[in-house]
Order: sequence, then structure tokens, then C-alpha cells
Amino acid sequence: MIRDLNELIRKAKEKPARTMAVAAAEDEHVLKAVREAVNERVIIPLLIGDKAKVEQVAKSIGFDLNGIELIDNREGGAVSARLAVAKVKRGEADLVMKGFVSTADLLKAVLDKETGLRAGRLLSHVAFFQSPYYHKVFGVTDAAMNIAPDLEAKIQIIQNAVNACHGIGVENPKVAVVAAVETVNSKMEATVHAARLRKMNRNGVLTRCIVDGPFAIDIAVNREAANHKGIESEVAGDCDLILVPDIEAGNMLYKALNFLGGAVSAAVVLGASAPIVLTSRSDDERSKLLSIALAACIG
Ligand code: COD
Repeated sequence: MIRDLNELIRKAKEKPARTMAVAAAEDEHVLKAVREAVNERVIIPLLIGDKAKVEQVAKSIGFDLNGIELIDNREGGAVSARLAVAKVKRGEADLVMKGFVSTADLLKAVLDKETGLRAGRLLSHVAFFQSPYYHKVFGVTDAAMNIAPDLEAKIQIIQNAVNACHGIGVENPKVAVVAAVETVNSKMEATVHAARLRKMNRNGVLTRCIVDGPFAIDIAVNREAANHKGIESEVAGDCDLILVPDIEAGNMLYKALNFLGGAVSAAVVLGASAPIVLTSRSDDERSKLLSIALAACIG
């Protein structure tokens, strides 16, 4: 069990520093997080972007680029994304981080059938949170990539997130499949999927985790609420992972935790041959650093 997301930095430091290719590094927030990760000795950065702009931003934040490889590309973010992906493909980098490039351009480079980082699996997003109202770090998946996953996609989303849990030392994570209610209602697909996923887990199809649901979110994270409703489950009130029904539910939970719930988060995209650090502008610098550490733990 992890209680504090800072544990990710400690765990990442136990491994040799990972080389991280930063696609379009000419971004102040990204460079600040990279600088922190370098100071923490979590990564060795490989910066790709418009050299003059990267140097200018680095200078403005007091980031000394001496000894750091910087590949000059003046053809825009999409090309920088391709160059970063190529570095991982050639084994010259272990992680990719999104800089001043659109998510779509980065994902296109990652998903390219010939030059990308496909590994035969679905790509999905997982975010880990530390909330003042919960007793341990927990993950939410998929809040940012798969829009309306079907049952097959949800199986892969769980598997990716379970791999991430193992990567940060959470063995046999408890997975709560959330919906609006605890009972299966054929008109609410999330509840039907939850019951199927639970059964697959009981039948040994979905392994290395304990899956239960459908649960409303209060049941997933609060034992008293579960007791009150007479729900007996080792997952209820003690989940390590929350599988949300779709991107809307996930995104709202993600942002509500950060903006209303006082949570700190770390997030990555999984399922490619290397973890992808894909933070958004609304993430603070601490979250960006923690996301880099998370990727380093997993990659
Ligand atoms: N995993 C693996 N392969 C994928 C995935 C995935 N999750 N998604 C698409 N592919 C492959 C497809 O099999 C296909 O071969 C190719 O990529 C293109 O597929 P499309 O046409 O469905 O892909 P796009 O480019 O239209 O969409 C992919 C996105 C990830 C961009 C799309 O799913 C998306 O927009 N997701 C939401 C991103 C978002 O807006 N997030 C907001 C919160 S940050």
C-alpha cells in the first residue's frame, strides 16, 4: 500500500535513471518538471524541439542545460513527437513526455503502425491520486484516452492499470468498477459491464487483481457507506483502482479530485512499448514531476 505519492519518487530512484525523450521541450511548465526530475535523479532528459526556444525557456527558469542532449527541430510539435517516439523505438530512450505538442499529434506518432510504439495492446490512461479523504493512494482509469470503452476494452484498461499498480508495488490491487448504483440494471451499461468483469475475475479470466462492482463511488471509497447499504466486499471502501464507465465520468472525477477534493495526482498512458507522460496544462508542477516518477517506476 502507498499512502503518499512522494513514494513514487523514492521508488523511481531505486532503479537506474530512465532516459526520457521530451517531445517539443519548448514549454516552461514541462521544463520545470523535467528540471525537478533531474534534480531528484529520476530521469536523464533527452530534449527535442526548437533549440533556440528550448534554450530561451530554460534560461528564463534557471535550468542549466549543460550536459543535456538537445535535438534541434524547427518543423513543429508533430515532428518533435515523431523524433521522440523514434528514440524509444531505437532503444535510445525509455519514456516519452509530451511537451508543447497537441495530445492528438503525440498519440498519432505513438499509434503509427510502422514507426510508433504499438505493443499489441490497447493504450489507456491511469491517474493515481492522494486525497486527504482516503487512506491510501488509488488509481482512476480511464479518464483521458478511451472515450466509451466496450467490455473488451475495459478488460484491457484494467490490465494496463493493474500492471501499473504492480509497477509501484501494489500487489493484487482491489478494483472497484463504478456506476450510478450497486444493482445490475440492463438500462445502465456500466452496471452490466461491472457484473461481467466481476465474474471474469472470479473465473480466473481477469487475474492479478480483485474486481468487484457495480458500486456507486461512495461504496467504492467509504466502508461506512458500504456497511450502511449492507454491502460486503473486500473492495468496498478499500479500493486501489477505480474503473470509470467512460471518459466523461472519468474526467469529471479526475478534475473534481484535483480542484475540489484537494488531491495530488500522477498520470501516464500505458499499453505502448513505453510509458507516456501526458500531463495537461491544468496539472500543477508537482503533479507533472510525480507523473514522470510514475512513468519511471513503470518503464
Ligand atoms: N489503443 C490502441 N490503439 C488505438 C487506440 C487505443 N486507445 N485508439 C485508437 N487506436 C488505433 C486504432 O486501432 C487505429 O488503428 C488508429 O489508432 C486510429 O484510430 P482512431 O481513428 O479511432 O483514432 P483517433 O485518432 O480518431 O482517436 C484516438 C484518440 C486517442 C485521439 C481518441 O480516442 C481520443 O480523442 N480520445 C480522447 C482524448 C481526449 O480528448 N482526452 C481528453 C482528456 S485529456
